[in-house]
Amino acid sequence: MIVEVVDSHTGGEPTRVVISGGPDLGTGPLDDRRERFRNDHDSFRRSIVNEPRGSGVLVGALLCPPVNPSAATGVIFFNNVGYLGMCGHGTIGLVVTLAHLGRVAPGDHRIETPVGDVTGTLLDSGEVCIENVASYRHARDVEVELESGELVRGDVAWGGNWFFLVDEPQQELTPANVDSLAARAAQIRRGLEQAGITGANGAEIDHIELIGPPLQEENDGRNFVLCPGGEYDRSPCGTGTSAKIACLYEDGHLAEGDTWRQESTVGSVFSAGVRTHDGEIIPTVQGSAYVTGEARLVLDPADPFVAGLG
Ligand code: PYC
Repeated sequence: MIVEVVDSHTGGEPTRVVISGGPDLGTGPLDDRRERFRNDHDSFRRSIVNEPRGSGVLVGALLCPPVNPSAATGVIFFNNVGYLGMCGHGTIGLVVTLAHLGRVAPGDHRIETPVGDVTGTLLDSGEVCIENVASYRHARDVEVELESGELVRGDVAWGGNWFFLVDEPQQELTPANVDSLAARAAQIRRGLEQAGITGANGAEIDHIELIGPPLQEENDGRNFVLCPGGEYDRSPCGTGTSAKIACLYEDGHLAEGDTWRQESTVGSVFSAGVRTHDGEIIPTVQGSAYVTGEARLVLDPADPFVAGLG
C-alpha cells in the first residue's frame, strides 16, 4: 500500500499531511470520524507518524472531505500516542501544504476539525494566520502537588486542546534544558492525574505549558509545551498560545487589537491576538511553515513493523 504525504515544519515542529492512501472514515461530523479513526484504523496512525517512517515529534494530518462543501477541507490531527482536537502549527503547515499543491490561493480557507471550524488565511507574504476555535480558562490558580511534595500553581485552559499553564521563571526555556523541563512538566502532568484535576467534563489535560520571559526583547513570552506523547513542541504551539491568549484576555492583560508575540523553546515565534464574538474569545495565531518533503510511504504487509514501533 502506498501513502502519499507532504511534510512541512512550522517553527521547527513537523507536520505530515496525508494526501492519499488514508483510511476512508465515511461522512458525518469530524469528531465522529476521529472516533472511527481511533477505533478501526489506529494502526494507520502509528504507521505514518511513528518510527521507522516517522518520529515522536511528528504530527500527522489526515485530510477528510468536509461536511460543509464551502470548507477547503476537513482534517484530523494525530501524533505518536493518539489524536488531537486542533493543532495550530499543524493547521499552518496544512495551509502551506495545500498552497504548495496548488489547492489553495492567498485568502481565507475554512477548515473543519473534530473540535470545530477554524479559518486559515494564507497571506501574500506566505505566512498563515489561523482563527482558532473559541478558547477559555476553565480554572484559575489551581494547586497541584508533585511527587517531591512541591506545590505548583497553574491555570487550566482550552485552546483546541487542554493545557495546564504554569509560570516557570526558575530555568530558561531553552533547548539546553529540555530534559529537565520535560521531566518537570511530566511530574506536573502526573500530579494533575493523581489529583483528578481535569478540563471540562472530566477531559484529560494532556498538554503542559511552562511559561517564562522571552529571550528577545521584541517578544512577550516564551514557552515549553510538553505534548501527550512526551515530546516537546518545537513551535510556540498554536493551541497552547491560544490557551495563553484566553488567560491573558480574561486577566485584562490583552485587549482586542493587541499583539502577543510568543517564542518557542527553539526561538521560533507566533504572533497572536484576540477578537471576541458573542462573548467568546477567538484567538488568532500567525506563523510560517515550509514544505520539507514529498514522499510515497510504502506500507508493506510483510514488514513486521508496518504498523510502526510504539
Ligand atoms: O501547535 O497546537 C499546536 C500543537 C499541538 C501539539 C503540537 N503542536
